Amino acid sequence: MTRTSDFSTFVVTWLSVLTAVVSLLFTTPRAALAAPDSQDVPQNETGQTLLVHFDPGTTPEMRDALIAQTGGELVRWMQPIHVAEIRLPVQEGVSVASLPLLANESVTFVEPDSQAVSGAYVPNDPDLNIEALSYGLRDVQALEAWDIVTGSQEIVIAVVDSGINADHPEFAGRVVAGYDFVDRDELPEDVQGHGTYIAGVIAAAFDNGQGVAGVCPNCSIMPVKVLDDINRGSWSQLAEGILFAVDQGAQIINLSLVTIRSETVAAAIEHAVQSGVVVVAAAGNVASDEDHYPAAYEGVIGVGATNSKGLLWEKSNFGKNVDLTAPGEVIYSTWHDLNNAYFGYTYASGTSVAAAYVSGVAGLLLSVEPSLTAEEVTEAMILGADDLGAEGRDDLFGHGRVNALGALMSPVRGLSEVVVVDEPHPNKPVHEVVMFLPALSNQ
Ligand SMILES: [Ca+2]
Ligand SMILES: [Ca+2]
Ligand SMILES: [Ca+2]
Repeated sequence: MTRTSDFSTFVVTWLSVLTAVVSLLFTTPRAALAAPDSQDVPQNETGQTLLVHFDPGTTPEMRDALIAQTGGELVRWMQPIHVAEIRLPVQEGVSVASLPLLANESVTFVEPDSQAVSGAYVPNDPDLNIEALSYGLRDVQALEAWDIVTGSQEIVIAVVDSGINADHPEFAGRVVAGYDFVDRDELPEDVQGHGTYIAGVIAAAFDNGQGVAGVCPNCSIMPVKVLDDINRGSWSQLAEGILFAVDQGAQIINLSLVTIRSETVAAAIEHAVQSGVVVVAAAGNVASDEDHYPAAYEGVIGVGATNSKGLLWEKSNFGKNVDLTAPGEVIYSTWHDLNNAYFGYTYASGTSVAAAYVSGVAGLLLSVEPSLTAEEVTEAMILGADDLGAEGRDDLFGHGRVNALGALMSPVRGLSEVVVVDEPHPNKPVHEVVMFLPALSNQ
């Protein structure tokens, strides 16, 4: 085991302890986190871990002797709380109640080291710990949101863009079949880079030991290539790309692109909206409040960009077509060229980036409650947004800066009741976790 993973284990262990307390602050009086279904000792391939509290008067020798009787070994000793983490060898059918340790008077409690309580999850992606490289994720409270949901691969977000480098390790196993409407083939490779970058903002992997993470790190990406090698596309390509995404079952379509009004594109957008797809579009990067499309089409969520100070990014479009804002200035994400200066990552700014944040939050919402309509997804993001600028909706920030945690906790059908995390990340709870989220009052 490396020092890094030792340290990670230590951090996670301690956070579990700390957040067992902290999480109570986020639950309603009627329920805290549900207890594990049984007190069976969780098994994994390396054995079973127990947390044993010893009376403060016990000596290390006494503890060692007791631990030796179990056939296990001491992993670490948490002196301030007198708790030993011990590891037992793999064996079937062990329950806490059956452990002889409990009978010893110097042992106050024994419990399996269940990960049923989780909180403030700390992924191991190194750049997530660097504030300048992850301020956007912090601004939208993605890290807190990941304690509730990290996304479902069933939720497919179409990135209608310049393609993707599907071999980028940040997308491993989560790129579904797309199409290349520029070259008319089934390989939407990314020569320009924009699409891979946007896909990373939406769904780069987390806890994979490298780079950053996307807002919905377990959502699937459908690369639909409509922009060529210099980031240019035609209306027909765009319209076909949108129709393809709808036909192939994408629940969300991200349009980090801008054009003038086209009836063909308008019809394709209307088809997507009528089909119940969440359509998100960049507001545009020319500091204008005039209509830019597709953001200005009815039913499309138009997104402006904020910076790390919570101000409107200087080139962000604004005005009535901005429904939400999201981080968009100097955001670090994946790059198609794995051999560039940052080995597959880069910085960029724009409302393209901001739109991707919103698509990622929409992905988290649908992962929790797939039956949400596009209107409900929009409503949740609006109600959960952080109001910036003038109070209430305004023409600079729209309804505010999207907030992943706020959206998940908004009083929208299926969200304010019970959130069941049924496909936990490997480092997330091993038992089904039921979280009761407080229902916020409508105001
Ligand atoms: Ca191709
Ligand atoms: Ca990563
Ligand atoms: Ca406002």
